[in-house]
Amino acid sequence: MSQTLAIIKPDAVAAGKAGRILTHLEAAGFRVRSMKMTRLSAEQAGAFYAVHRERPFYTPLVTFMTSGPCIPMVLEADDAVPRLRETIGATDPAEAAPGTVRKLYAESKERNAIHASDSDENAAVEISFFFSEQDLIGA
Ligand code: FUP
Repeated sequence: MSQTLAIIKPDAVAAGKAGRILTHLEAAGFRVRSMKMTRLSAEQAGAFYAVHRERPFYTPLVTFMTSGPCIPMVLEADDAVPRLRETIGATDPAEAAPGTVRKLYAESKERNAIHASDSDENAAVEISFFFSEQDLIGA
């Protein structure tokens, strides 16, 4: 078993889609090992997406990610990272495969409902960004 980080983003939370997305993830075989609702500060969102700092979409991305509450969670499954990437679909919902979370629930490439870690290394960094050792005890 391995772990990855997902975030149900502010667009999906505001639109009342969080429950359906969680159900989708559980039905896809992921176990929720820790979860919280939080509203990111600009500093937190900027740090989380620091890899995109030079990209034109960085400032709007930070504004969007701080626009309302989001729901970070630790998900566990066999091959959790690639499996979750497949479950959520392409960044742009217009390009996402049928039945993926982004195809079903995302508004646009910018407001795309869910984040998922893209490597085991980043998953470990991103899990510790939101969750302490104690949050994961018993997980
Ligand atoms: P993903 O790993 O699918 O979340 O995609 P990226 O890491 O490439 O991008 C991170 C986030 O930046 C996306 F979820 C949405 C935002 N983004 C844009 O707003 N415009 C773009 O052209 C690309 C990404």
